[in-house]
Amino acid sequence: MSGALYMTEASPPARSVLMLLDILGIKNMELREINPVLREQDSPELKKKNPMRTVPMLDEGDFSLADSHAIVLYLLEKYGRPEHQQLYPPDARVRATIHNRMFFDCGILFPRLRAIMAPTYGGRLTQMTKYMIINIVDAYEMLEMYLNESKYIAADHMTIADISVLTTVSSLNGLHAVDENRFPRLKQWLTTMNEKDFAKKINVPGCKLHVDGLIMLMEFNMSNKASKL
Ligand SMILES: N[C@@H](CCC(=O)N[C@@H](CS)C(=O)NCC(=O)O)C(=O)O
Repeated sequence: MSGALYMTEASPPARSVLMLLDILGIKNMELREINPVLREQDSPELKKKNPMRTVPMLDEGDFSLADSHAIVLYLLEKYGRPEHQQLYPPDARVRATIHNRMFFDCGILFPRLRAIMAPTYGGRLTQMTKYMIINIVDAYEMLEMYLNESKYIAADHMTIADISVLTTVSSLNGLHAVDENRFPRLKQWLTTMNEKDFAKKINVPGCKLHVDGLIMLMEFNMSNKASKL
Protein backbone atom coordinates (compact mmCIF):
# COMPACT_ATOMS: atom_id res chain seq x y z
CA MET A 1 0.00 0.00 0.00
CA SER A 2 1.41 3.39 -1.01
CA GLY A 3 -0.66 5.42 1.45
CA ALA A 4 -3.32 8.05 0.97
CA LEU A 5 -3.20 11.36 -0.80
CA TYR A 6 -5.53 14.14 0.34
CA MET A 7 -6.27 16.04 -2.82
CA THR A 8 -8.68 17.62 -5.20
CA GLU A 9 -8.17 17.58 -8.95
CA ALA A 10 -8.77 21.33 -9.19
CA SER A 11 -5.82 22.14 -6.92
CA PRO A 12 -2.67 22.96 -8.95
CA PRO A 13 -0.19 21.49 -6.41
CA ALA A 14 -2.35 18.37 -6.04
CA ARG A 15 -2.35 17.99 -9.83
CA SER A 16 1.45 17.89 -9.88
CA VAL A 17 1.47 14.98 -7.41
CA LEU A 18 -1.30 13.21 -9.36
CA MET A 19 0.68 13.58 -12.60
CA LEU A 20 3.80 12.15 -10.96
CA LEU A 21 1.78 9.16 -9.67
CA ASP A 22 0.59 8.61 -13.23
CA ILE A 23 4.13 8.86 -14.66
CA LEU A 24 5.47 6.44 -12.03
CA GLY A 25 2.54 4.06 -12.64
CA ILE A 26 1.52 4.05 -8.95
CA LYS A 27 -2.02 2.73 -8.93
CA ASN A 28 -2.51 1.76 -5.30
CA MET A 29 -2.44 5.22 -3.75
CA GLU A 30 -5.77 5.93 -2.07
CA LEU A 31 -7.08 9.29 -3.25
CA ARG A 32 -9.06 11.12 -0.57
CA GLU A 33 -11.02 14.04 -1.98
CA ILE A 34 -10.82 17.23 0.09
CA ASN A 35 -12.61 20.49 -0.67
CA PRO A 36 -10.24 23.36 0.30
CA VAL A 37 -12.98 25.93 -0.44
CA LEU A 38 -15.05 24.39 2.37
CA ARG A 39 -11.84 24.18 4.46
CA GLU A 40 -12.20 20.45 4.98
CA GLN A 41 -8.42 20.37 5.55
CA ASP A 42 -8.98 22.25 8.84
CA SER A 43 -10.37 19.19 10.69
CA PRO A 44 -8.41 18.48 13.92
CA GLU A 45 -7.22 15.13 12.53
CA LEU A 46 -5.79 16.67 9.34
CA LYS A 47 -4.48 19.78 11.08
CA LYS A 48 -2.42 17.55 13.36
CA LYS A 49 -0.86 15.83 10.34
CA ASN A 50 -0.42 19.05 8.39
CA PRO A 51 -0.32 22.29 10.42
CA MET A 52 -0.14 24.27 7.15
CA ARG A 53 -3.69 23.02 6.41
CA THR A 54 -3.05 22.73 2.70
CA VAL A 55 -3.81 20.31 -0.11
CA PRO A 56 -2.14 18.04 -1.17
CA MET A 57 -0.99 16.00 1.81
CA LEU A 58 0.46 12.51 1.77
CA ASP A 59 -0.40 10.18 4.63
CA GLU A 60 1.42 6.90 5.15
CA GLY A 61 -0.02 6.32 8.61
CA ASP A 62 3.13 6.78 10.67
CA PHE A 63 4.46 9.45 8.32
CA SER A 64 2.77 12.42 6.71
CA LEU A 65 4.11 15.01 4.31
CA ALA A 66 2.70 18.28 3.03
CA ASP A 67 3.72 20.53 0.14
CA SER A 68 3.50 19.14 -3.37
CA HIS A 69 7.18 19.82 -4.09
CA ALA A 70 8.33 17.82 -1.05
CA ILE A 71 5.82 15.06 -1.91
CA VAL A 72 6.95 14.86 -5.54
CA LEU A 73 10.62 14.60 -4.52
CA TYR A 74 9.80 11.95 -1.90
CA LEU A 75 7.66 9.80 -4.22
CA LEU A 76 10.23 10.00 -6.99
CA GLU A 77 13.01 8.96 -4.64
CA LYS A 78 10.91 6.14 -3.23
CA TYR A 79 9.28 4.75 -6.38
CA GLY A 80 11.34 6.11 -9.31
CA ARG A 81 12.88 3.48 -11.59
CA PRO A 82 15.96 3.93 -13.83
CA GLU A 83 13.74 5.06 -16.72
CA HIS A 84 12.63 8.03 -14.58
CA GLN A 85 16.17 9.29 -13.94
CA GLN A 86 15.84 12.12 -16.47
CA LEU A 87 13.08 13.64 -14.35
CA TYR A 88 15.63 14.28 -11.60
CA PRO A 89 19.14 13.61 -12.92
CA PRO A 90 21.92 13.05 -10.36
CA ASP A 91 24.13 15.89 -11.66
CA ALA A 92 24.47 18.44 -8.81
CA ARG A 93 24.00 21.52 -11.00
CA VAL A 94 20.98 20.12 -12.82
CA ARG A 95 19.44 19.23 -9.44
CA ALA A 96 20.24 22.70 -8.09
CA THR A 97 18.44 24.26 -11.07
CA ILE A 98 15.47 21.91 -10.60
CA HIS A 99 15.30 22.90 -6.91
CA ASN A 100 15.55 26.57 -7.85
CA ARG A 101 12.58 26.30 -10.25
CA MET A 102 10.54 24.31 -7.75
CA PHE A 103 11.22 26.89 -5.03
CA PHE A 104 10.31 29.54 -7.61
CA ASP A 105 6.97 27.79 -8.10
CA CYS A 106 6.46 27.51 -4.36
CA GLY A 107 7.68 30.96 -3.35
CA ILE A 108 6.90 33.25 -6.29
CA LEU A 109 4.53 31.72 -8.81
CA PHE A 110 1.92 29.91 -6.72
CA PRO A 111 1.55 32.77 -4.16
CA ARG A 112 0.53 35.03 -7.07
CA LEU A 113 -2.22 32.57 -7.94
CA ARG A 114 -3.14 32.13 -4.29
CA ALA A 115 -3.49 35.91 -4.00
CA ILE A 116 -6.41 35.53 -6.41
CA MET A 117 -7.77 32.25 -5.01
CA ALA A 118 -7.97 33.20 -1.31
CA PRO A 119 -10.13 36.36 -1.62
CA THR A 120 -12.28 34.67 -4.28
CA TYR A 121 -13.00 31.68 -2.05
CA GLY A 122 -13.41 34.07 0.88
CA GLY A 123 -16.24 35.85 -0.98
CA ARG A 124 -14.40 39.16 -1.40
CA LEU A 125 -12.97 39.21 -4.94
CA THR A 126 -15.34 40.08 -7.78
CA GLN A 127 -12.70 40.44 -10.50
CA MET A 128 -8.92 40.39 -10.75
CA THR A 129 -7.28 43.69 -9.87
CA LYS A 130 -4.79 45.46 -12.13
CA TYR A 131 -2.08 44.63 -9.59
CA MET A 132 -2.89 40.91 -9.75
CA ILE A 133 -2.60 40.97 -13.54
CA ILE A 134 0.70 42.89 -13.40
CA ASN A 135 2.04 40.20 -11.06
CA ILE A 136 0.96 37.40 -13.40
CA VAL A 137 2.59 39.04 -16.43
CA ASP A 138 5.74 39.70 -14.40
CA ALA A 139 5.89 35.99 -13.55
CA TYR A 140 5.44 35.10 -17.25
CA GLU A 141 8.43 37.31 -17.98
CA MET A 142 10.59 35.38 -15.50
CA LEU A 143 9.46 32.07 -17.02
CA GLU A 144 10.24 33.31 -20.53
CA MET A 145 13.77 34.11 -19.33
CA TYR A 146 14.19 30.61 -17.87
CA LEU A 147 12.99 29.18 -21.17
CA ASN A 148 15.55 31.30 -23.01
CA GLU A 149 18.22 29.36 -21.09
CA SER A 150 16.88 25.86 -21.73
CA LYS A 151 14.16 24.12 -23.72
CA TYR A 152 12.30 23.10 -20.57
CA ILE A 153 12.08 24.94 -17.27
CA ALA A 154 15.27 23.53 -15.72
CA ALA A 155 17.05 21.59 -18.48
CA ASP A 156 16.85 20.74 -22.18
CA HIS A 157 14.56 17.83 -21.29
CA MET A 158 11.51 17.54 -19.05
CA THR A 159 12.18 17.34 -15.31
CA ILE A 160 9.93 17.33 -12.25
CA ALA A 161 10.27 21.12 -12.18
CA ASP A 162 8.19 21.25 -15.39
CA ILE A 163 5.46 19.21 -13.74
CA SER A 164 5.21 21.54 -10.73
CA VAL A 165 5.39 24.76 -12.73
CA LEU A 166 2.94 23.50 -15.36
CA THR A 167 0.03 23.24 -12.95
CA THR A 168 0.39 26.81 -11.64
CA VAL A 169 1.01 28.35 -15.06
CA SER A 170 -1.99 26.50 -16.54
CA SER A 171 -4.34 28.02 -13.97
CA LEU A 172 -2.77 31.47 -14.33
CA ASN A 173 -3.10 31.16 -18.11
CA GLY A 174 -6.81 30.33 -17.69
CA LEU A 175 -7.26 33.56 -15.74
CA HIS A 176 -4.99 35.75 -17.85
CA ALA A 177 -3.78 34.13 -21.07
CA VAL A 178 -0.07 34.05 -21.95
CA ASP A 179 0.51 36.52 -24.78
CA GLU A 180 2.12 34.50 -27.57
CA ASN A 181 3.79 37.54 -29.13
CA ARG A 182 5.39 38.67 -25.89
CA PHE A 183 6.18 35.23 -24.44
CA PRO A 184 6.57 32.83 -27.40
CA ARG A 185 8.74 30.30 -25.56
CA LEU A 186 6.38 30.11 -22.60
CA LYS A 187 3.38 29.67 -24.90
CA GLN A 188 5.17 26.88 -26.80
CA TRP A 189 6.29 25.15 -23.60
CA LEU A 190 2.75 25.29 -22.18
CA THR A 191 1.31 23.75 -25.34
CA THR A 192 4.01 21.04 -25.48
CA MET A 193 3.56 20.14 -21.80
CA ASN A 194 -0.24 20.03 -21.97
CA GLU A 195 -0.06 17.67 -24.97
CA LYS A 196 1.69 14.99 -22.90
CA ASP A 197 -0.54 12.05 -21.92
CA PHE A 198 -0.35 12.61 -18.16
CA ALA A 199 -1.22 16.29 -18.61
CA LYS A 200 -4.14 15.58 -20.95
CA LYS A 201 -5.48 13.12 -18.39
CA ILE A 202 -4.94 15.20 -15.22
CA ASN A 203 -3.81 18.79 -15.74
CA VAL A 204 -6.11 19.89 -18.55
CA PRO A 205 -9.43 18.79 -16.95
CA GLY A 206 -8.27 19.75 -13.43
CA CYS A 207 -7.23 23.20 -14.61
CA LYS A 208 -10.62 23.69 -16.31
CA LEU A 209 -12.40 22.80 -13.07
CA HIS A 210 -10.16 25.21 -11.14
CA VAL A 211 -10.45 28.18 -13.51
CA ASP A 212 -14.19 27.70 -14.19
CA GLY A 213 -14.77 27.51 -10.43
CA LEU A 214 -12.79 30.70 -9.77
CA ILE A 215 -14.58 32.64 -12.52
CA MET A 216 -17.97 31.38 -11.35
CA LEU A 217 -17.22 32.37 -7.75
CA MET A 218 -16.03 35.84 -8.79
CA GLU A 219 -19.33 36.30 -10.66
CA PHE A 220 -21.22 35.03 -7.64
CA ASN A 221 -19.31 37.46 -5.38
CA MET A 222 -20.17 40.25 -7.81
CA SER A 223 -23.91 39.50 -7.79
CA ASN A 224 -23.85 39.07 -4.03
CA LYS A 225 -22.22 42.48 -3.66
CA ALA A 226 -24.73 44.05 -6.07
CA SER A 227 -27.68 42.59 -4.16
CA LYS A 228 -26.40 44.21 -0.94
CA LEU A 229 -26.29 47.71 -2.47
N1 LIG B 1 3.14 25.08 -1.49
C1 LIG B 1 1.98 24.24 -1.26
C2 LIG B 1 0.72 25.02 -1.56
C3 LIG B 1 -0.52 24.22 -1.21
C4 LIG B 1 -1.78 25.06 -1.21
O1 LIG B 1 -1.74 26.25 -0.83
N2 LIG B 1 -2.89 24.45 -1.62
C5 LIG B 1 -4.14 25.15 -1.61
C6 LIG B 1 -5.16 24.47 -2.53
S1 LIG B 1 -4.69 24.68 -4.20
C7 LIG B 1 -4.71 25.10 -0.20
O2 LIG B 1 -4.72 24.07 0.41
N3 LIG B 1 -5.13 26.26 0.28
C8 LIG B 1 -5.67 26.39 1.58
C9 LIG B 1 -4.94 27.43 2.39
O3 LIG B 1 -3.95 27.98 1.90
O4 LIG B 1 -5.35 27.67 3.52
C10 LIG B 1 2.08 22.99 -2.12
O5 LIG B 1 2.81 23.01 -3.12
O6 LIG B 1 1.49 21.97 -1.76
